[in-house]
This record gives sequence, C-alpha cells and structure tokens, in this order.
Amino acid sequence: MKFAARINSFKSKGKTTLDIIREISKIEKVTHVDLNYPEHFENTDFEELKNLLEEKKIKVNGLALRFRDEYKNGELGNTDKKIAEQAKQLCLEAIDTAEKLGADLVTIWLGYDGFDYSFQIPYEKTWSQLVKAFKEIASYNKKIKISIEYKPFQPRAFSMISSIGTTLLMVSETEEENIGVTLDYCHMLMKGENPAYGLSLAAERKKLYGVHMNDGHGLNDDGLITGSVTFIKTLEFIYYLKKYSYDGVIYFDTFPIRENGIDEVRKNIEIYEKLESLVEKIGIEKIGNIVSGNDAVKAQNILLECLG
Ligand SMILES: [Mn+2]
Repeated sequence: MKFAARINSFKSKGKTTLDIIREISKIEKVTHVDLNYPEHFENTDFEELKNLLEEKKIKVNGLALRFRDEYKNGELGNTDKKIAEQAKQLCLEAIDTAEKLGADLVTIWLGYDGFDYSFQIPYEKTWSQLVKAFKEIASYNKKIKISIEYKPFQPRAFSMISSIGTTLLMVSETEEENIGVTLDYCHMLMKGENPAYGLSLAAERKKLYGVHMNDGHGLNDDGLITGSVTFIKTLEFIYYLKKYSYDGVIYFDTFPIRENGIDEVRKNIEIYEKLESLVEKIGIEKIGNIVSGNDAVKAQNILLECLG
C-alpha cells in the first residue's frame, strides 16, 4: 500500500517543510507526501528538499495548488483576466516543479471559483473560461496528470466545481487524456453524495487520479480519522477501490488540531488496513454477489460479518 500524510498536520511555529518531512519519514508505512504549491516550497531550498526526500526514501505523490487571498474572487475563472492568467501560470509552475521531483500528479482545488449571491457571476462564461484553462493546463505537459479535487462549498457558498457530476463534466469537456478526479471523502459527504457511487463513476471512466481519506458528520469539512463516523460507507468505498484495483496513493486529508499528528496518522493507517482486511475476509466476489442482488436486507450481512 502507498500511504501519504498531510504536511500541515505537523505544522507549528518555526517548523520548516524539511523538519516535517523528517518527522513524517519516521512513521512506518508512510511512503509518500503531498506538497502544497507554492506554500511548502517557500523558504525551502529546492535541492535540499530533493536530497532529503531521497535520503528518507519518501516519494512525492503530487503537488496540490494553494491559491492565496489575492484569488479570493476567483482563480482560473476570475473575471479579471490578469488574475486568471496568473492563476494558470501558478498551475504551470506547479507542473514543472512536480516533474523535477519525479511526481506525475498535480491536484487543483478551486476554492475561490464560486459565488455567494444570486446574480453574482455569469455561470456559462465562467464555466467556459474554466474549460479553456484546464485544457491549457492539461496540454502543457502530457506526462503530468491534472486532477480536479471538488468541494461543494467553503470558502464560497457555492463552488463552480462542486460535485462528482460537475467534475466529470469538466473533465469530459476539456477533452484531454491526462485530466481526472481526486475524491475527498469528506467533501463528498458535504455534498450529500454516497462516496462509493462517486468513486465508481470516476473509476469506470479511468479518471480516478487521487483519493483523500478522512471522515466527517456531513455539514462541514471535519477532516476526522477515516472510518470514525461513517463506518459502512467507508467500507463500501474501500471495497470499490479494491474492485477497481486502485493502485494510487491513499492520502489522509485529516486535521489533527488537538491530537498528536503522528499517532493520528498511525491510527488512520491502522483503520484503513483493518477495513481493507475486512473486505478481503468477506471476499470481493461474495460482496459483488450481494450487491448485484439489490437486496437491502441481505446487504446487512456485510455489516454483520464485520461485527463478527
Ligand atoms: Mn482533500
């Protein structure tokens, strides 16, 4: 298995990206990190970073764009063409940097491309602008996969790319081979989606590029430990990951604000592996047979088997 920990879970005053990578490398079973661009590269010597990653045998899964306050009225879809162009350039820089680090994935979450009021933005115009921007970003370097991470709201009241449906529509309209989807489990709950269904839609189309595991109560991006709230939905999600032979990295996008970061990552891995072993124990084929039967009552046998 390939597991990645979240750098910002270990952030505290005075700690550098390099300090955090050193800390994360001590956690057994963590094989990868995801780095935010440009955030985690600021005040960081690039060669030193590269050498440290090699020394600690930690791979970079990918880079994730982080847009600052200057983009608060929109990133790639900003009506101010200058800001939109700047946002695009930042994505291209991230692609170059990912390649230099041997990563093949750049994740783009457009937190600010959205709206808060009725009549605030011209939907079709903004949408077309996003299609054009993603097309340019994806065709810039075909070796790098561009993955759209959607979130229904926060910080905006409505995001432009807010669901598995709008994300796959965007992916489809860009008509580029190397563009796909990153599923953040908690974001899916916020949207009221059943995560496993969204996974199946993306994986069937060979567009599942990234998975962020976590959990939440649905109304907020809680970033809780995987499986801690929605056990059976998480089990179903992992069943589909196995069914589709997902071999990418499992990134724990969780927020241990009051918890010890290292213990929290370990617990995420422990639970993930336990859930995976439950799926294996019950059996992919047996679960598949139950699913194809469309029998709600019989489906509960999966839960009962887990309970022992
Ligand atoms: Mn995420």
